[in-house]
This record gives sequence, C-alpha cells and structure tokens, in this order.
Amino acid sequence: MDKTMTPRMIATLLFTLFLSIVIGVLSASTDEAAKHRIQMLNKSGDKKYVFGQEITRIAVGDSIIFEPTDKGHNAVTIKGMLPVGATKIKTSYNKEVEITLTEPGIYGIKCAPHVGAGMIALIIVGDVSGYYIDLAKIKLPKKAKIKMTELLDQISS
Ligand SMILES: [Cu+2]
Repeated sequence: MDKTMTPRMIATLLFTLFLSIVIGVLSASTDEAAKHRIQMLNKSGDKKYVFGQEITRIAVGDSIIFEPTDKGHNAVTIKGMLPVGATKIKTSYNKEVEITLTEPGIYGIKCAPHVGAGMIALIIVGDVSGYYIDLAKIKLPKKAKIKMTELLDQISS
C-alpha cells in the first residue's frame, strides 16, 4: 500500500486540525469567563451601607453578581462613570442579578438609596492604563465623592 498522503487525506487532516482549534478556542473562552460576587450590606465591620467589595478587578467578558445579602439595596451606574459602549446598570431591589461586562474600563456603581452614606463601588474591567475619569465632572454627594476619590487613588497607585 502506498504510504504517501493523497491531497484528500491532507485536506481531511487539516480540516480536523482546524476544527479542534476552533472547539478549543470556544471552550476556553467559556471556561475562562469568571463570576465575581459583590455583596450589598447594611453593615460591614464599623461601616454602614457598603458594597462587600469596593474595588473589583475582572477580565473583559467576566460577570458580576450583585448579591442582595441585606435588603433594600441596588446597584446603579454613576453618571459619567460608564465606559464607552457599555450598557447602563440598574438592578432591582432584593434580587440577585448577574451582569456580564464586555467593555473594558472603569465602572462606577452606587446604591441609589444609600449613595449619600457613601455606598459606592468600582469595577475595573480589563486593562485601564491610560483610562482617565475627571471627578470634577461627576456628581456625587459629599461622602460618596470623598470615597470615590480614595478608590480612584487606590487603583491608579
Ligand atoms: Cu444600599
């Protein structure tokens, strides 16, 4: 029997190789998308009305699950703190909501009823080097603004 490969055999081999790469890439991308939980709390240590995690770094395509650990909180995009092309966030009260973030950048989140008490959080998606937010243009109550300044300082240092 002739052991050299016919063009047909080569084509079949290449196609099989191509398929396994496609399947590999597809399954890798679904495996790697992680889910990150952010609790919404009435109290954490000596702090009142806080997100369980105030800075969350995730990869593009990962999901955030806003967890209504305590009742009466929500998660809403802070105006001016949403990356270009990203969809606004506004979760319902007392409901666990999962949101996939596909646009890189810095997402500012507030709890609508408790933003005055400083209930805010940042979600950093992907590489944000060179990303700039002009806090002077962001409207927030005093306590929230002070905390936001601290959080932004933390991510840039
Ligand atoms: Cu709240």
